[in-house]
Amino acid sequence: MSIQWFPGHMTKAKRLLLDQLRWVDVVIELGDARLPESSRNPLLQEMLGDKPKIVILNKSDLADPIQTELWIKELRKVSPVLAVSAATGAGVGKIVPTLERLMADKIEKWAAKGIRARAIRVMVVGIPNCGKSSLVNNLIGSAKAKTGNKPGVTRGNQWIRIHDKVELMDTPGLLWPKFEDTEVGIKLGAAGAIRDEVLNLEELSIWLLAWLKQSYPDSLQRYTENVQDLDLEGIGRKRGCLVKGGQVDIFKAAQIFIREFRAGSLGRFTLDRIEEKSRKEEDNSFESDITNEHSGIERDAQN
Ligand SMILES: Nc1nc2c(ncn2[C@@H]2O[C@H](COP(=O)(O)OP(=O)(O)OP(=O)(O)O)[C@@H](O)[C@H]2O)c(=O)[nH]1
Ligand SMILES: [Mg+2]
Repeated sequence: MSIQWFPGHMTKAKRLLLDQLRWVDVVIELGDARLPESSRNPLLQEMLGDKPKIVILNKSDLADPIQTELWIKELRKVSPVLAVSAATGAGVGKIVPTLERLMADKIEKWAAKGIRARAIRVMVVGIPNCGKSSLVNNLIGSAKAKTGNKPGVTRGNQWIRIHDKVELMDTPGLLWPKFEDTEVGIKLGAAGAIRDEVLNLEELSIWLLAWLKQSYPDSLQRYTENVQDLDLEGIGRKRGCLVKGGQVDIFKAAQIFIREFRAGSLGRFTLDRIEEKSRKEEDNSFESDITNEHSGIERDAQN
């Protein structure tokens, strides 16, 4: 799977993001609810240090609601979490109250120091296509007026008051995805976080069909109208993606299938399964057991 982020791009994005982060009190880490893990980059946490954040899982209208609930419970162990849909507006109303709760202590401290209470400054950060602009627009939608440029903020950015105690940076922060392994790359491609030009849509479709068969067999059966083992060729034939000689245009079939998957026409799916997270963690602890044992052996050998 090709990666479209080159080291130069990453360095530039990181520098810009660090500059933006200097001016905010709290960060909204925006992820894709279909990929609560793969759509987030742990580097952000490193860059944030102690700065508070809330995790927002966007596009929850496209994700499996049961998985979303389970992920919220899991992620809540670390920071406040909300599931929203910037497209429908669902859950967006909870964002400001959550920010206020998270920042209550800081506001109290400001007041105790006699600092005139200023608004909490917030920005949205996330990987490409996770819905940053949609969420910012949604939050600004009801805002009365821009508060104008303020010194120190990256040129071109503005603070917009979205509530009497909260100001939002109008330009979201862009972070690149963490390409942990091939599977993460495929999942990001399926969700639309990687440009189609660098994706192999046929390979992606084949992976997705197999994944659906395993994870959501009922939805796949409905989509393929109960035709057993329907493949890209079958989908193409059904959709009339034919070239001269009656052959199926596989590329076209893959394009249609991926587009429908992303739009939610097949159903609501979560590509990062919470069960797999637990399993991975178990694997990791097993690995670290082995490592400990090894170091024990080495220590013994040295003694
Ligand atoms: N179904 C659904 N689609 C959404 C939602 N939020 C955003 N989208 C769609 O996702 C696509 C990307 O949204 P943007 O807001 O442009 O995402 P972005 O993070 O600003 O993308 P970049 O600026 O390219 O990094 C658009 O087609 C949106 O309409 C959502 O909650 N649900
Ligand atoms: Mg955008």
